This record gives sequence, structure tokens and C-alpha cells, in this order.
Amino acid sequence: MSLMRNALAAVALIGAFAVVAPVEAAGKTCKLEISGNDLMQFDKKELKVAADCTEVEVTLKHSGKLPAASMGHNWVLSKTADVTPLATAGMAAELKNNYVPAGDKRAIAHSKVIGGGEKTSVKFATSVLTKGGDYTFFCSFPGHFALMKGKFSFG
Ligand code: CU1
Repeated sequence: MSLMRNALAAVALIGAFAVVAPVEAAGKTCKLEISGNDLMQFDKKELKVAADCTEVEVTLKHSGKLPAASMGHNWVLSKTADVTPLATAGMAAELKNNYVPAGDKRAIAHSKVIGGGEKTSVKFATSVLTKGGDYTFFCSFPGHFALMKGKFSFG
């Protein structure tokens, strides 16, 4: 009987570890919100992520009325030095690819392109970022990045 009890205790112990471990590994998800409008503007010029965030979830809202084909917006994160070449390459990638070249490593994270009244979000791990690095977020819809961009800081 006591063997049985020990075995049950061991199972309970393993079960407890199984529950605890993923919680610690999940870390801290930090949520950010930004919106774009029909005047080709984001409502924020800067987004900050604290050093203890292990994951970032950015929610993008389109507060306008125009469709994605004419005034679509997305949220793309890259190193500041990569913004112009990535946005230029993005123009050729077309709407179906959210104006981001498939597999382009310069895009650290990106959302899909949305139209007026829509909402989307993108999640990524901060392990891909360097604390204090020079990052910029922007919209890669053709012609938008000149106006629709801002500073992204981590740490
Ligand atoms: Cu845009």
C-alpha cells in the first residue's frame, strides 16, 4: 500500500513541476496599442518596452473608414537602418504578402495589413532584440513609411 502511495506522490510531484515550469518559461508579455487613420498617421511616435518583458504583443487598430487596398496599414518593426530598404522591398511584395517580402530577416516582426475599422495584433519574443538597440516601427504600405513611423525602444 505504501509503495502505491509513494508512486502516487511521485506522479503528483511530476505533475506539479509540469505545471510550474511553463509558467516560469512564459515570462512577461507586454502589450502595446497603436492606431492608424485615413490621414496616413499613427497616433504614436514612440513605443517603449521595458527590459523585463520577454514577449511583446502589439495591437494595431485602423480608426479610419478606407479599405486596405487604398489606405491599408500594418505594423512592421526593424532596425532603424533597415527601414528604407525594407519598405522599398515591401512595395514589390504586394498586399497579399502584407507588403513585407516573405522570409525577410530585416522585418523583426510584422502584422498583416488592415483596412478601416479593422484590428490585428502581432506577438514576438524580445529575445530577438538588443537592449538599447536602434529600432523603428513603420507601416510598409507603399508610400506610408515616410509619415507612418516611430521610435521603438527596448530596455
Ligand atoms: Cu499605412
